[in-house]
Amino acid sequence: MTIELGDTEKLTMPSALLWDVDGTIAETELHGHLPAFNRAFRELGLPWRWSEQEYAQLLDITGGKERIQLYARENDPARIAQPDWPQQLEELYQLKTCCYADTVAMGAITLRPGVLSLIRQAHQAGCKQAIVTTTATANVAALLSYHIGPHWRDGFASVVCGEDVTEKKPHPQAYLKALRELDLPASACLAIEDSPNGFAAARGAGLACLITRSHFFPNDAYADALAVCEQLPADVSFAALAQAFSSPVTV
Ligand code: XBP
Ligand code: MG
Repeated sequence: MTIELGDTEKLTMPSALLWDVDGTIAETELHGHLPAFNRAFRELGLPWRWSEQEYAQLLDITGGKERIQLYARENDPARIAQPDWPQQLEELYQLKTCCYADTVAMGAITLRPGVLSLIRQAHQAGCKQAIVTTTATANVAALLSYHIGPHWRDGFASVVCGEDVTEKKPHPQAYLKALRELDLPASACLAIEDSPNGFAAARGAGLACLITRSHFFPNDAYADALAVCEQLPADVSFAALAQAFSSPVTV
């Protein structure tokens, strides 16, 4: 997609923005998921409590269920030897998802600066948008309906969540699925991510990727990112993003 700026200048806009959710759209890991895991552990009488430091390590594994499974295998092997462990895990994960929705409904999770503005500007510019995340669909629906409204889904041509893939990030499957649903080539699109796993998934699908650093990933290196910033500018402009996408020199 090309924007005519003047007689000579032309800007190639991304044809789609592909948004990660956790850490990118909002600081959900710190304010939503971590408290939800700990509340679910407490309510089910489990002795586990995850500190922020511990959670930072556990985020190497994408997917809440996978995260709990690995933690339990290393820290509570007797529990996962119980014949009903798969049901316990399912119940725990469902409860954690409900706890997360409660936290959103209390207004405890704000969107990061510039996010809503960029979503709206991209929409007005005719740029398609997608959600590409490894969290559960219920969590995305809770967060985006709270902040955008009940018709949030209409603004996204594709929504790919944890249940929609067999391989979570850093595998590129979620991004590849979104690109198929958008019916666009990777070269025409831009991913926005916050973590090494998300970046690897986006790059693995052939996408240019903008990194907005988040609480749990403050210092990681991202070779060949389109740009790495602490956060989107509060007065972010879609035209400026298109400029960076056209001539990727800023890092
Ligand atoms: C997000 C995740 C998710 C969330 C928790 O990663 O890995 O597991 O931490 O959500 P990304 P669930 O931002 O790279 O998509 O408990 O629903 O999995
Ligand atoms: Mg993320």
